[in-house]
Amino acid sequence: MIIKTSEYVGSYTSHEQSPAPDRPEYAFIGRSNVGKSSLLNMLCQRNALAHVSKEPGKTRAMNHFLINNSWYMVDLPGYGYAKLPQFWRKQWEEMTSHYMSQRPNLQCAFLLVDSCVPPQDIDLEFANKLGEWQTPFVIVFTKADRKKSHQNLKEGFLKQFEAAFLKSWSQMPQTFMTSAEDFTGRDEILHFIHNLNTQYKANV
Ligand SMILES: Nc1nc2c(ncn2[C@@H]2O[C@H](COP(=O)(O)OP(=O)(O)OP(=O)(O)O)[C@@H](O)[C@H]2O)c(=O)[nH]1
Ligand SMILES: [Mg+2]
Repeated sequence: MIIKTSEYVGSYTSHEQSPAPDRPEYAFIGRSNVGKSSLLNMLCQRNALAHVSKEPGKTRAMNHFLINNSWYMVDLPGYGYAKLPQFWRKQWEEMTSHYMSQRPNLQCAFLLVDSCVPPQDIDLEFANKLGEWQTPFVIVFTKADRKKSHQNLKEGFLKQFEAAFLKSWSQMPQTFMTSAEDFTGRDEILHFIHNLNTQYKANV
């Protein structure tokens, strides 16, 4: 799929305020700083469509982007940044669970996981939440360009993640290896979205 146009539509704190659910939508979620905004920019080949920050926890609302005038990408606020106030965490939980379980046009959530760190309980817990909400999801490992010299270590983390994941699930969802730096995984993710968009069109 070729991305011809990508535009920021707006930021929302509840899905009812966000654009009418009349086109397929894909959400990007994961720990703060995992690379959600960077991945979105990489997919759209835009440097600063979504806001990338070295400081975690900057994204506080759901940011909608309209792609090719026909589908939405949503950059969601991340989880797991300990320094955020309690009231925000509560608000985040309500907003995220409501969005993930109720958004009618959400086709798939992309759960981003850092490929450079050992499996984190918080990511596995979030995957379990997606299961409870019955939200279809795939796993996107990020930052594949990092630690090239520690390739074995990284492969070890992926195996450990899979083993930890399979303690709660009977099989792995589809996974993608990505890098926002060198565009690894871009074609695969866009192809995946293209197929879901085609299915969506066939069903409306
Ligand atoms: N080397 C490398 N760095 C990356 C990659 N993706 C993101 N980063 C860096 O990781 C940091 C966080 O990236 P963001 O895209 O802002 O992460 P985020 O998940 O949107 O963060 P929040 O919005 O705070 O939850 C930035 O310094 C990025 O440059 C990648 O694929 N490779
Ligand atoms: Mg972000």
